[in-house]
Amino acid sequence: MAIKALDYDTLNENVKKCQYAVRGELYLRASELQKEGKKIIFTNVGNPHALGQKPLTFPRQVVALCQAPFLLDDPNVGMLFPADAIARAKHYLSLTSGGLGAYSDSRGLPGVRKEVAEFIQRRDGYPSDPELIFLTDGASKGVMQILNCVIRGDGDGILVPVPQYPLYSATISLLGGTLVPYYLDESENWGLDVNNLRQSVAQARSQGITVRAMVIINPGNPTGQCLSEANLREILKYCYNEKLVLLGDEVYQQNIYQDERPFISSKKVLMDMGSPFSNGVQLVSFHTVSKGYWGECGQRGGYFEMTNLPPRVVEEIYKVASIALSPNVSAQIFMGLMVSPPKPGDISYDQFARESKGILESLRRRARIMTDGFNSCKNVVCNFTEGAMYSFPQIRLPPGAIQAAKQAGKVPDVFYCLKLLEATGISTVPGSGFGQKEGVFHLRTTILPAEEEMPEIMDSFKKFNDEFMSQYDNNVGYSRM
Ligand code: DCS
Repeated sequence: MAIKALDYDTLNENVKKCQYAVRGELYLRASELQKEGKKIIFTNVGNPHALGQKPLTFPRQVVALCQAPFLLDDPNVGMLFPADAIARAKHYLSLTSGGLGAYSDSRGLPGVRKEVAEFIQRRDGYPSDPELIFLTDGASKGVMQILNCVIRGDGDGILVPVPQYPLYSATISLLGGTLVPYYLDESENWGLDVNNLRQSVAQARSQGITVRAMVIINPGNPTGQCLSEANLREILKYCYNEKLVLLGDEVYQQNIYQDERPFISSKKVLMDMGSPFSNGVQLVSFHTVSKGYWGECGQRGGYFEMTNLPPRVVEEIYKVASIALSPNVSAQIFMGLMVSPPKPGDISYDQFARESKGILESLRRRARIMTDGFNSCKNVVCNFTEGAMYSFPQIRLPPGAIQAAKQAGKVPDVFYCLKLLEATGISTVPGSGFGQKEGVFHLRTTILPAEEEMPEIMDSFKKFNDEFMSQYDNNVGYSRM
């Protein structure tokens, strides 16, 4: 047969190398089982609305009016929409040049970027410049844009936490860079030890890699930890000394389930540190409308803010963003609404506050139910989900299970997750998809199933795990901690 221009053999090798476990083997098998009629609980993706979370009313009202501006001319509009939603819709439409059907500037609407800058300023207590904020189609696109600017070839290394969210590993592969892992310490609640970083960098450098950037995910995915201020300072100092751009993935900043370590942004810590750090460390921070109590994943709205990047670099990033013309305009409006929600005294404030508080409080309870549920299972240990949307229990597998996985040609945690899926319909992601220490096994589940379904899900997990452990346990010990 004639070789086609685009055969598997001639496909870009970086595309073939790239792995993205969140929609990998487990997800594909779950989709198959669903087609066969099995009830599947999709806990593989942090996609709150897919698991029943209702959209917040106010932003949907505003965007509905922006999408259908003729409703604004209808004499009955005031019977269906509150006056503040009508006013906000008019405000956002006035920021566009032709409504939601028109491209915006490739960096996003200037008026929305200004609202983002005001939000950052209120949050951190330091000025933020709208010219250094770009709106994106979800945080993912922003991360890709920035990594694309950093990575020049396989000699460039990016420090990435392990475990990590595979957007990073996949994008680095796709762009032909080198991932330099640094390990988070599970026994220290997934804390980040700077000595560990030093070792990773030294090792990469000894192999001729130029380490150029460092990624932090705060709060962590899949690990759920919130970084302390002291830890962030150490990281920023390290980036300063080693001349690394810090990529601060802060998409879960609203998802905090404890009071000891509230979210604190890398930008604030950096500014608090003063000169030479505050004007020396290069930082790009990312945010999204997909997470928090918004969970508007399908809208694809995000932004990044650049700190200490030279104007010529910002210009080049703008040029490259222009190739895609414009981020989604309706998503930009969601972002504008997220950073400037109804205020006390506004007509829609009470409802907005009730809805958002309800979601966050329920997530906080669900984080607790899941952690406690996992910790009550044989051979399962799980750090508390301090933030984000996931639980990442370690499963201590008996050698019998590791042997059986080998015979089945599967990685042991993939084997366990497949068995779990077949037995219970719970669709998770094996820890190997995020990276983990050699010989240690995990799974990731979201904490997003409906609260009332949680006890049943945890019971069904426990029953499966008990059966699995007794089937494979040959009483000769377990995989290590
Ligand atoms: N950064 C982190 C740490 C994420 O977890 C995600 C999404 C993103 C960025 C990208 O989000 P958006 O592009 O939607 O803004 N998390 C995925 C996950 O682990 N499950 O669901 C999606």
